[in-house]
Amino acid sequence: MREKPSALLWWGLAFSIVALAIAVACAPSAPQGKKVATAVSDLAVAAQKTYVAPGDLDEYYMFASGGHSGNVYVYGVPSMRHLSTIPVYTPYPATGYGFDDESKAMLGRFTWGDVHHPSLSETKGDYDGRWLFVNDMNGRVARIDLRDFKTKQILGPIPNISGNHAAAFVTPNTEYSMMASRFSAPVPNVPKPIDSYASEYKGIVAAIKVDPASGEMSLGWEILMPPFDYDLGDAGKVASEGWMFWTSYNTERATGQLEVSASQRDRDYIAAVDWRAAEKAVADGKADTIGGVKVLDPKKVPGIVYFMPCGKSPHGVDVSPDGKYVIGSGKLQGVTTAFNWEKVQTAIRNQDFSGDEDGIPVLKYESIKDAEVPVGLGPLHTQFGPDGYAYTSLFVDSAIAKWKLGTWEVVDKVPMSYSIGHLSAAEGDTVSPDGKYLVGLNKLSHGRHLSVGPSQPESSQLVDISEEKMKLLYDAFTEPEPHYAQIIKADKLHPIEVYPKEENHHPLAVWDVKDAGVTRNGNQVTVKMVAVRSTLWPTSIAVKAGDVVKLAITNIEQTTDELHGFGLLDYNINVVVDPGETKTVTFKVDKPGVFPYYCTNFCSALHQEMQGYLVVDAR
Ligand code: K7E
Ligand code: CUA
Repeated sequence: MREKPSALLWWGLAFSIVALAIAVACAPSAPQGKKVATAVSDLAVAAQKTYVAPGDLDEYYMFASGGHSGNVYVYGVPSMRHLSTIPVYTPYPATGYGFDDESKAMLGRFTWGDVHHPSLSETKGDYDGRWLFVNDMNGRVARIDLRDFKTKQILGPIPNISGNHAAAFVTPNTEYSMMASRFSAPVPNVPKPIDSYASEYKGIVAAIKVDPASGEMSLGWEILMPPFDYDLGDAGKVASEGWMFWTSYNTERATGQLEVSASQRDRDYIAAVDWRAAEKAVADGKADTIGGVKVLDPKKVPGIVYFMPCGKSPHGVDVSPDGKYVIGSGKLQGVTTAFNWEKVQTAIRNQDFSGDEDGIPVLKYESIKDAEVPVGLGPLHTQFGPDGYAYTSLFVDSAIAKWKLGTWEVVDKVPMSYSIGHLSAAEGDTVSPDGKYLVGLNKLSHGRHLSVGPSQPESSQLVDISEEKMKLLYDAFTEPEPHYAQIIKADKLHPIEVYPKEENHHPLAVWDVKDAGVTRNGNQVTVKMVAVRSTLWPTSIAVKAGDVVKLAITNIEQTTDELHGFGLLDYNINVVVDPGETKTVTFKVDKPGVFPYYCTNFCSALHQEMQGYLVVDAR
C-alpha cells in the first residue's frame, strides 16, 4: 500500500478550510462566528480522516449484504467507495453472472435471493481472508472465494429450513456455517392446519459443514426446535467456544398478527446450542434422517440445547471478544442484557432451570445475567472495540451507544440519520477487534442525499471510534438493501490479477487461435473460441436451425484487467471471461438468419473491431 500523502498537504487542506470558515464567520449574516469556525474545523478533520488521495488505497474492505438484490457489495474504508459488486443469488449482466452454464447451474431455478449476513471465514476466531459466506432467506448459503471475489458454491435450499434468516455465521475455525429458521413449518413439510402451529410446526437450527482446505460446504446436521422464530446468531468464542447462540421471538407460538400476538410474554429466548455435543450425538447415531438430513431431537438427546430468557422480541445476539459475555435484548427495550457465560455454565451444571420448552431446559434470567446496560431505546446489534468497549445500535433512538464491558457504563452516544439497523466495526466481531472505524447501516435516510424520488438512497455512516468520543465522519450511499456488513483489514486479502494458465483444466479450453473452431456431432455443435486482443476466434460460426450449440470461450490473456466479453444480442447470450478463464454457454439455435456477436468489455484501441457472425441456416 502506498504512503499517506504528506502532512504538508493536510495542513494545506485544513488551512484552506479554516480560512473559508473565517471568511464565513466574518460575513455579516454569520451567526456566532466562533462556533461556525469550530464546526468547520471538525469537518476538516473528518475530511482528512476519510480522504484517500488519488492513487492511494483504503485500509479496509467492507463486505456488505445487498439484501434482496441478492448481491454482496464491496466498499473501501475509510473512503466508503463502492469497489465491486459480487453477484451471488441474482444474475448480473455486468460480469455475465447467471448467463454462462457454470453460474446458471449454481443459481438453479431461482433468479433472486435475500442476503442478510455476510460471514468471513475465521481461524482461531480471527478473519483469515479466505472465504465469505452469505445466507439467503430461501434456505441457501453461498461461498465467495476472496482470491477472486467470485461466488463458487451455492448450497441449498437446505431441507427442513424455512426462512433462513439466522445465518451464515461461522464457528471460530470455520468448522461450520450455522443457520436457523425464521419461519417454522411442519418438518417434514407436509400440509398441516395453521391452528396446529404450536405443536405440529417446528423450528430448525442447522450446521453446514465446511471443508477446511477447499471451503466446500456440505449438509451437516440439524436440531428440531420449538416453533419460535429464530432471528440472529453468533458463535461462542474463546471462553464459550463450542457453543452457538440464536435469538428467538414468538415464543408465544402465535400465528396471525404477530406484532400483537407474539408480544404477550415479557421474555423470549436466546437458544444456546452445544454444537460439539450435537456433533458427537450425530456421530453416535442419535439422529433421525428427515428430508435427507440427520436431525437431532433434544427430547431424545438432552444436553445439546438450553434456553436463556431475554427481553421480549430480541433481534441480534453478540458474543464479546473474550467469549465471556453474550449480549442480547428485546428490540423495544431501553436496556441490553449482558449474560455471563460463567453463570450460564454454572446454572446448567446445577440444573437451575425454571421449566422447559418441548424438553429443552429454560435457565433463569436472574441466575445468568450480569447487567442490564441502559444503552437507550431499541437495541439491535452490538460490535466490539479492542479496549473492552462495546457499540450497540439503537433503532428507536436512532443512535449508537458506546459502553464498557464489565463496568457497564454508557460513555458516549452518536446520533445516526436515520434508524440504524446493523453496525459493523473493523474486525468488530472477532477475538481481536481493531477499533478505528465503525459503520452504521441505516434503514432510512430521508434527506441525506440528493432526492431521487420516492425510493430514497440508502445511507451508511462512517464513525471514528479511535478516541473516547465517537465522531461522525462521513455519509455514504450503500446499495440496497443494507443488513449486516463485515470489515476486514485490507492486507489480509491477496486477490489474484489473472487466472494462471496452468490452473485452467477446463476440458474445452484452447490456448492458441489455430485450435479455435467448430466441431459437429449430429445436431450438437461445439465451438472452442479464443478471445484475445482484438479478435474473437473463430470470426464466424455456421450452424443449422435446430442445432444445440455449446460455446466455450477462453480468454488467453495473462494481463491484468484484460477482460473480454461475448454478446450475442438476438439469443440473449452474455458471457464475460476474465484473463486465463474459460466459460461455456449452451443454447439452441431456432431462428435462421445472421446474428452478430461482439466483445462487450472495452479491451483495446481496436475493441470495436472485436466482432463476428453466427450464421444460422434453415434446416
Ligand atoms: Cu436487517 Cu440482520 Cu436481516 Cu438486523 S437484520 S437490522
Ligand atoms: Cu475484447 Cu473488447
